[in-house]
Amino acid sequence: MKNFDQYNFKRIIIVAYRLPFKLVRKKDESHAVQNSGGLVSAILSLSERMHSRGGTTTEILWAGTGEKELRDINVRPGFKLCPVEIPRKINDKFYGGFCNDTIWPLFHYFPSRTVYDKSYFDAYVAANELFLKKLQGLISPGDFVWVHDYQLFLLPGLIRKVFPDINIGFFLHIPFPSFELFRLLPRKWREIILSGMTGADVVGFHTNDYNQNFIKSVRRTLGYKVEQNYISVEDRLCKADAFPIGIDFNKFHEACHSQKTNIQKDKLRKELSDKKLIFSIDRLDYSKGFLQRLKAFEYFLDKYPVWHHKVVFNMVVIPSRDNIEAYRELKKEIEATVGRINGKYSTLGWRPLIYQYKSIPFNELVAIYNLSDVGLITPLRDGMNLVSKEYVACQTRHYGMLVLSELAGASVELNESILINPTDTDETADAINRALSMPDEEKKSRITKMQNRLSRYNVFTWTTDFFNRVDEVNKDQMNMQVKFMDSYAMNDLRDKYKKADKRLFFLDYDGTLTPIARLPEMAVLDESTKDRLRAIIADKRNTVVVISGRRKEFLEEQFNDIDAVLVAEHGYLIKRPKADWKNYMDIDLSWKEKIKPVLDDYADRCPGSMVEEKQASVVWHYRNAEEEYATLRIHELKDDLSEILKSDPKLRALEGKKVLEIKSILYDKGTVASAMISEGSYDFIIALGDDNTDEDLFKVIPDYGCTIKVGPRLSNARYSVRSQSQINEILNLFTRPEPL
Ligand code: GDG
Repeated sequence: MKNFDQYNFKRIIIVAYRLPFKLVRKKDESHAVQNSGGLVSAILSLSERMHSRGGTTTEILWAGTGEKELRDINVRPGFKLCPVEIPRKINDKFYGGFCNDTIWPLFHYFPSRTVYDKSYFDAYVAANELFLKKLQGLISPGDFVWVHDYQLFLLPGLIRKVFPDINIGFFLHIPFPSFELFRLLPRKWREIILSGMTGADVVGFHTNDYNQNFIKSVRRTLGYKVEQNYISVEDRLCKADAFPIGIDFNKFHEACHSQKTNIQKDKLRKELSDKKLIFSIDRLDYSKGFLQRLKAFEYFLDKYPVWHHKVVFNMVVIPSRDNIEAYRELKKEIEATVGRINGKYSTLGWRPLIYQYKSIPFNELVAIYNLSDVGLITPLRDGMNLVSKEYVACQTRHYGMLVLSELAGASVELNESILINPTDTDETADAINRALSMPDEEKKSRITKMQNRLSRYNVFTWTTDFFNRVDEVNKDQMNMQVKFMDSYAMNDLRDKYKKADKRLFFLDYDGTLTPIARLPEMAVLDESTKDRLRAIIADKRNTVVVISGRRKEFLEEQFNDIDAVLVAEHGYLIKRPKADWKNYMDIDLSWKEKIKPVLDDYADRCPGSMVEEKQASVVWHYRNAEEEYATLRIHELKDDLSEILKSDPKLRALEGKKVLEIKSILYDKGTVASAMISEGSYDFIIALGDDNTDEDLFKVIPDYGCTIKVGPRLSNARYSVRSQSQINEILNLFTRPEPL
């Protein structure tokens, strides 16, 4: 793994909704004060380390909304702020509207709170375009642009259009919901959002579940092919992956015994006397599960009276959006519930709940983390939740225990905590009791395991991991880059052909030897192509294999007067000149009975599409169906089939041009071609093809061979030609081998 200072990025440009500093004016002077939040500390720490160690990346720029004057304030060496201005009218509908009332509730699984308003979406597009406008004046070749969070879904795609070669990353800090929720958004919005996100080279999420949800949404909405988290976006690759954000572990761990923290701890100890402390801190938001948490605490007091007078729950709520009615209501409800519980259980000497509605300074926060016996972190949904990680990092000498919601992203890594479902009052109450009663040895052992993980995968590893992935995608992208056949490559190919004694040709049929036709039976070989093939075959040193997904009867009819080897049904059937058809292998085909009714069902629902049953496969053709309707259906069908295919690992859904074919994985164009290659000592091999099924073929051609794909798509082929008609120019090289 590379260190962050070994990258080839000239500068790192962070783009997030907010700048990491705000301007505080005192009398005539103004100065910048750092905002709190995970990303802010991650990037500032990165900048500190970059500056102290030196390295190839010289500068970090951060673009986001904030006061204009911040541009001129030098907050740190090598760190620059670039304020983006969004007029109030747009911002209200963009941030207050689409971000907070559409995306936030929907992505946190609150569909009933989600507002669908076209003017919000229009403002969202406008705001993303304003960010682009700002960046156009900033980005230069060699920069790495890292876009953050749900406010800027469209930005990677917008940047990609203007700067096709720039490295772009995107990271989502909140959950990505299941497709069933995501599809509640109007289809146009979904398409625009996902096209924006896939404009990045790497798209990151906190957990693998969010990542899989995203991939499914991309498949179903945009229909892009995805293999091993690689999304093929026209002529580019986009990698989606999980990068659980970490914390600056040492900063929190070491702060537990700083002088400032010790002062706070002494104060707290006095206030607590011998009582145990339960603690929570969250921003005021309905996703945090305050009311469920309070209900569980009340039930805990009911169920476990032995804890009366011995425990105090300090619930800190950070002020947020309380100018909005729904948030004001939530705050009122929290306060009423706190009052009711305190009213029910308090005595002269004991109040079970201490509620605070305010932010607290860092050292006070660390002191409370450090001294509390239970960290009670129970959101109904949370992308990650850094507080739970910070709580674990701050357990030293005196060990507390974390009770954590399984619906927070952090639960994936913190599985030695006590995991609960926040809607389960009984389970949460029992968990509080269990955490309070847990023997020290057990707490220590659980905490140590979590601390080891958090200190290893910290916020620096997180950024490094992300940058490494961008590097990897760059390399893969280079390998798959589209290289068009030029006159140099043509001459080289002909030279190799002339020098060779034993030559093997693999030629795909539809889309390669003939153009794609509206009806399959209309795709017949023209006479000039037939003549070219005959001329090549006439040379005894040449073997021509026509390798196709077609049925054997069709190929036999087309090639009845040409002595080519014919391979039908992607390799299942083979016919050598003047011999009979043979099965490449015997396979059990009983699965066809299971798959065919599914495809029939889709053919019934999608007018113009049809099902073809071949000897060893079943195919859904949708070339003649209405384009938009068929595109929707094909994503759905692939999804339905993926469930069936999971139960039969020997089956595969192969996507061709406007066809989806279900066949066995035991053979494909590649396995058959590689068997043929090993039959003779060929010194010239060429493979020509045009669609996905030919990728299997391209992969098995040895390095000394040549592979050419029709169409400018990412491919395993070494070269591409722009259209099918150019295939004739290639074949001419072998029929008239004089210099170009
Ligand atoms: C998004 C996602 C994801 C909070 N109050 C005080 C204070 N804080 C600090 C905490 C912690 C951070 O703010 C809050 O952590 P979150 O995890 O909730 O982060 P957000 O940025 O709000 O939320 C979330 C996160 O992004 C990172 O990807 O985990 O799921 O919603 O660091 O310590 N710090 C101090 N006083 C406070 O009163 N000193």
